[in-house]
Amino acid sequence: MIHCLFLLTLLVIHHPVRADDFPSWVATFRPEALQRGVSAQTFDTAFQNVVPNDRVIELDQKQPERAKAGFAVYLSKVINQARIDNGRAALVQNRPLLNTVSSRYGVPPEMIVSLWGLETSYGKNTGGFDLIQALATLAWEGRRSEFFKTELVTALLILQNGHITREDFKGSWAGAMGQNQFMPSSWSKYAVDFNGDGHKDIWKTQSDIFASTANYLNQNGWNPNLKWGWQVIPTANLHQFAPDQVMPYEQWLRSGIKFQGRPPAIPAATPLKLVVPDGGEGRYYIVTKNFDVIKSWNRSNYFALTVGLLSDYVAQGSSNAVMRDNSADGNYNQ
Ligand SMILES: [Ca+2]
Repeated sequence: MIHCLFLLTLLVIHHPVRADDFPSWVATFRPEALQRGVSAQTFDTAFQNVVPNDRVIELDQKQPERAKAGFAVYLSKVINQARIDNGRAALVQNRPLLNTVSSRYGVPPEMIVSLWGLETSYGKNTGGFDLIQALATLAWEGRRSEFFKTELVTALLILQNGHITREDFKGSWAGAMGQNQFMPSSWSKYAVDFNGDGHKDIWKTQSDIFASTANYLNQNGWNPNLKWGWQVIPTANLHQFAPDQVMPYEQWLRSGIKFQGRPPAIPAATPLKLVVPDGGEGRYYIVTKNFDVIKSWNRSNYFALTVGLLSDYVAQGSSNAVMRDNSADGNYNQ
């Protein structure tokens, strides 16, 4: 009996919300959504047959563990030879469109392709979760409820304005949508109807997908005259600098910094930051302000470095730093 009570307590602790609370939560949420511009018809159609998704809750409660293994291991898992080869093929196949988008937004084609490759394996893996169900589950579950309620309202408005059909409205368990995995709020701010058909379609329209990614980076301050950064050789004098140290390029050169290749041809006064992903063990990078633009997409240093490196591999046709026997096949955020 005591044992049973103990188990019961555990169950209560681990499942603070029960599935039968969901309909009453939807009833409470409905007037809030309507007040924020969602029509009754949109709401009721969108919520037909929607029940909480246990898998979404399970994934939300899982703690990320990727930081433990170190950057080199992380990188080898996220970028494999297939991802590089597919990126190069994507760059070639979409060259005219990428050039048009690139000249319009001042973001290089390989950067657009790199984000595409890391987010969804070049559009192949966009996430099969019903978006309304995923967002409603997260908003109902309670942890970060306000955040997901706002995303859910925006998602309902996307539906209401006909950018996507209810049936095709799918994404990741966490509500990231389409081939560049925008949250609904990012879609609102940055999605572009590049082909002019009236829909900002980041699910299936290639020009909208590329332009939306480029617009995101452009709006967050991408400098078209700079790369994202460079790997540098960990010489002894580099150890005197703290991670995230910022100095003008000329000062880094005076400090004896050694680039892996030829030193970049950029203005001497360009501010550059030292990034040390594993706190002094392993690799060192010198990055420009564009690195922080990539971090506006995702705050992780690991992510931003990986985006930069994949863009280099895709553009240069050189992938010596990557092992050929990796078996990475997942997206960055899965
Ligand atoms: Ca369009």
